[in-house]
Amino acid sequence: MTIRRTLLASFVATGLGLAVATPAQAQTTMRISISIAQNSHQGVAIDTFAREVERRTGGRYKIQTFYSGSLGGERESIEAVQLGTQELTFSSTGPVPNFVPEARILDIPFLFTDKAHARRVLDGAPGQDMLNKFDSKGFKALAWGENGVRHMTNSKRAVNGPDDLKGLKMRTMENPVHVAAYKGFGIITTPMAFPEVFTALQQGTVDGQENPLSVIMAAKFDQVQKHLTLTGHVYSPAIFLMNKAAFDKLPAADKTAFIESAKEAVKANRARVDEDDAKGVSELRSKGMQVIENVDKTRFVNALTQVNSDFEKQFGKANIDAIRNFK
Ligand code: EAX
Repeated sequence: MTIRRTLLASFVATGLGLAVATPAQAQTTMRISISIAQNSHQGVAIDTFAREVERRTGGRYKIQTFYSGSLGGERESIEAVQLGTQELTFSSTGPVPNFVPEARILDIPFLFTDKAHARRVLDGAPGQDMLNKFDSKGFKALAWGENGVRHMTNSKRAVNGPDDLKGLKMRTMENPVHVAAYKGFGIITTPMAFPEVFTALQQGTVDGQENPLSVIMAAKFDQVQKHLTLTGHVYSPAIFLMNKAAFDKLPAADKTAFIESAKEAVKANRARVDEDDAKGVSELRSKGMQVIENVDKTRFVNALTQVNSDFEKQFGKANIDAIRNFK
């Protein structure tokens, strides 16, 4: 009797197991978000990722894409991924230091010579080591992507040198490294989530903001900002983040598919940043912005001498130099 019951129970369990296993052919739906518009370097990133995951897994995973902060700003999205209420997000490193403090070092102004240098570091050992630091915080960091090289805009005055930044009230990302550096320029810093920035600029709550050309165009900041200076003061990485438990649950082959899809997406993402950088100035000029293209970079760098020596103490000069000199 007991044996029969056990058999029956295991038969039923197996039957149920099969019933569950068969529709496992069906789709698992996951969500990924960005805080800016679909027509952007970030939109290209998550659209490519979604397409690649579906293709590489024979459609067993459906990645739903959300744009323009419709699931929240970047900090909220990263939080949701950490909690597992959302599986994936693609974000700038703006709010990342609040979750993974080690990543702060990548947000230091004038750290990278150019995009090529930044890409080498992120694709090389320093970047790959940094991806692993996300594990213990509840994330699987699939790959570094790119937000771009950031430039200053405002509605008050042409910025020719660092002195012109003094006293400007500017929205910054919710990033402690940026805030410290911009204070070094004499900027009055107002950290704010990205979805609120357009209105804040429009209503004059802040005078300006700083972002890559890709973001300035995607967000149509030309409608609310008159002056743009190509300060190139900081490189802004982006990152594909996935909830760690959701990633760990994937069969090995699917894990590879997700990582390879992210890498493919980064190629498209970077190519779009290059396109945007190539056409950005003329496009923004044609929309009425006054653009200062050539500034004396060393003056901006020198304005941050004190801030930089603070960063060297905080992060270790050797660690910063390792990135600066990475070939
Ligand atoms: O990720 O918050 C920012 O300024 C970011 O650069 C923007 O949301 C794109």
